[in-house]
Amino acid sequence: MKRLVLASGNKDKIKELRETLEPLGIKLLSTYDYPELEEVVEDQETLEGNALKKARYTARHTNLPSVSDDTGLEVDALDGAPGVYSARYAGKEATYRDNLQKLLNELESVPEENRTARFRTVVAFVDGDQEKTFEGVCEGTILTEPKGEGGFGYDPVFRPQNHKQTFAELSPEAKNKISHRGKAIEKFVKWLGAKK
Ligand code: ITT
Repeated sequence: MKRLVLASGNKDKIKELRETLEPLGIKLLSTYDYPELEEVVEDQETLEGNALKKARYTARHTNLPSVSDDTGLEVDALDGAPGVYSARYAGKEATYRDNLQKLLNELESVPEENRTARFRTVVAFVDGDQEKTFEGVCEGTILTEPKGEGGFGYDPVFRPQNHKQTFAELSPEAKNKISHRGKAIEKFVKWLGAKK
């Protein structure tokens, strides 16, 4: 069985990708299998830069092919912010709740028709000298107040296009089918399947 390391300690991401890769005969390891790995600082100016930085570091230290992802929320009325800074929009130690509240405050005077936004994910794969990235985008709208208990991050205020519910109101399976991350991973897995 081939092995691949996911450069993340996020248990939801690990579980989701493991279920997708197992049928392809690929064993997915994660940073939990390599406790000596240090946390990679996401200080690049693009999602691609951060995703590649994490996958390169992990590939170099494990000598195995590695994969990582970085995600940002781009709000049109805020000229694309918070974008690559989505995790620390309200400050370095900000919680999901702090970030979401800051977003709602910034958009307070913006009418519904101008609250368009999109989630963008870049998945990066690094194997020795080989590097490849895959992008997934999900268009939607930012609501004026949070709705739903599921998901994480900005999910309670993001309503994907052609849906009545927010990401936080959809089941994880329903979200994965249409989400930015789901689409990027789908492209990656297709490419990986064809490469074998
Ligand atoms: P890693 O350990 O894999 O680096 P992370 O917490 O840094 O995980 P991301 O880089 O994927 O997560 O995402 C950056 C921020 O964007 C994250 O803190 C959330 O606030 C938000 N975010 C990412 N994916 C999201 C999603 O599917 N729904 C809502 N918010 C999301």
